[in-house]
Amino acid sequence: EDKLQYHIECQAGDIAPVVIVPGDQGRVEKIVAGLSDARKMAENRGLITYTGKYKGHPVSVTSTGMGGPSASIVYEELINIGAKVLIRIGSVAGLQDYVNEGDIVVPYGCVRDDGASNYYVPANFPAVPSPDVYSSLTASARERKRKIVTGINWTHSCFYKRDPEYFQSWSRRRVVSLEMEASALFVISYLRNVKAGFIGICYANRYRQSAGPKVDLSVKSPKRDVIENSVQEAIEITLTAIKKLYDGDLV
Ligand code: R1X
Repeated sequence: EDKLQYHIECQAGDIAPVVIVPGDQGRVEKIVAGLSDARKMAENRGLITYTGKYKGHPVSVTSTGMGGPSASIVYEELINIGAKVLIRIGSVAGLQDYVNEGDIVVPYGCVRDDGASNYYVPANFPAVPSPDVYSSLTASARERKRKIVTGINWTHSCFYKRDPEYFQSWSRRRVVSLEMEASALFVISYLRNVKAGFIGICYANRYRQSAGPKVDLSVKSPKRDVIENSVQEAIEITLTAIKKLYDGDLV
């Protein structure tokens, strides 16, 4: 299937084999700033695609929007037109006391509450990244001496659920973070035989926010600078990881 895709409005030839897939449209240009010869290929319904190069290797960036249902559309359409490696750079909230604003999280598995992957596979099917992408991300973080958090991430679907137990139950099971798109990415990529990985930047600590009886989810962290620095570092780690994948013939 190489025809013009319904939502992303790209076709075969428009994208690189490696595509970075942030949820946030505002993050697209920050990633594109790290590429050379970048060209905007399409924009439709907040799904923005650029293609360029990193150290000579072709790389694209496409925003997915929030949540498994929107993101799954983008993952499928990118794979339809030739994506072989998808890497999500996204925001997460910490679920352990030690996962704080600005921390970088690279999960090796997800709890599957993304709202889309259950239409593909039964509940006992796992959501895991490709070992090649996971190792490239962790190796490039290690090279920069950047400490990362790793473990199981919870991909959920209801941002404004305020029940403290909603968060605490997964904290007790040692889940490190939560967000809304990664498990759909892992399941769809596995089923379609492409590689996937996820690098997250922590913007809040839901473990502490949900420790009392009232959960306020609308508090923005005052540590914007720390978070922004980590976003930049996560982008650099991802681009280095992509070079490693190309150099190792793993794309
Ligand atoms: O994955 C989560 C979602 O896309 C992270 O940030 C958004 C919710 O605020």
